[in-house]
Amino acid sequence: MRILSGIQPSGTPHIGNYVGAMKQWASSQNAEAFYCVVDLHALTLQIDPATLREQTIDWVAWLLATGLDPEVCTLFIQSHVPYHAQMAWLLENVTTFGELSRMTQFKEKAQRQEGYRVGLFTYPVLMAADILLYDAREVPVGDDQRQHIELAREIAERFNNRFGETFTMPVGVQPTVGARIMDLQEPTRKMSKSVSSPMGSIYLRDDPKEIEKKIKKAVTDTDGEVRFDWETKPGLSNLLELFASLSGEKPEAIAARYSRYGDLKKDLAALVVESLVPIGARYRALRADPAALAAIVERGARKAAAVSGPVYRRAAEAMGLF
Ligand code: ATP
Ligand code: LTN
Repeated sequence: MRILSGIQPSGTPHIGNYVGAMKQWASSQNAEAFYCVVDLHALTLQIDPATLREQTIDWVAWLLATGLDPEVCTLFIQSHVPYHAQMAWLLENVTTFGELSRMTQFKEKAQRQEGYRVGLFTYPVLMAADILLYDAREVPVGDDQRQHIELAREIAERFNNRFGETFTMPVGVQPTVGARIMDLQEPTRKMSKSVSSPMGSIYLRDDPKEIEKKIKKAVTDTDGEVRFDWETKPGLSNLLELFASLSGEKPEAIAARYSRYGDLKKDLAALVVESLVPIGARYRALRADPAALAAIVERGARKAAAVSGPVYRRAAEAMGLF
């Protein structure tokens, strides 16, 4: 199954990124899976150059630490394959201003950036280019990316209708649990790396003490009943959802085992620590050998270009480029 997904090298990975995306990537990897660190997308955040450079390779290490095997799948850095930016330009000419104006992520992020730049607006077109360049059938992402995937499908369909059958129709796939982990302090807002909330986010680099403290202080409610119910108990349901995404059980089944919030929190903290400690150890070992990381992404870029180059040429020819 041809798969493509991407992740922005902004901030440091949190447990929402892990259960919503990274863990899925690792479990669905195969010879036809392409995963990229989307550094071109990160430029829309007005990130400082040294930070971007550092975080890009850091995310490569985290992705390997959470289970990607470069002998199985292809892991690369988006800007190393020139077809992404080239394809985005072609697709900008089949996307309307109105469509991009309706994107929720754009509207939210534009509010937070003063004098936001055009890249933030056309970001979803670059994402469509990433997906369509690989003839991807499946795109594993968290819940917040659904609207962008829908747009990629619209663009593919319009292009195919106008210029002839060129692109494969992708579908977004979300994990059954863990597609939207909320902030521990503000459980009605998703855990996010672009909003600073150190006590509300569990980072993959947190040590066991920090993890225990954050889960212990996570906001719940005062009715004292352990029940999975997002409407009335968002804080507790978020903890149950996180538990379920790591243990493989159903949140309701976990709720049925507990009568006290404190016991649930204690066991959840132990489970998170147990899941993250080996990842942290692998990350540190990988990060200690930058030359090996560079070699992995260099080979990844070659494999990625061999697949995306012909698709780019197919699209360019269909549009009439000589
Ligand atoms: P930002 O807040 O800057 O948008 P982010 O934390 O949402 O950052 P992204 O780089 O946008 O991170 O997302 C990387 C992947 O992680 C995407 O597939 C996204 O859907 C998923 N993801 C992000 N946040 C969560 C979350 N809270 N729960 C589950 N999945 C998430
Ligand atoms: N917009 C995505 C990151 C992303 C992506 C992609 C995901 C860029 N290109 C292609 C899937 C497929 C996000 O998570 N913020």
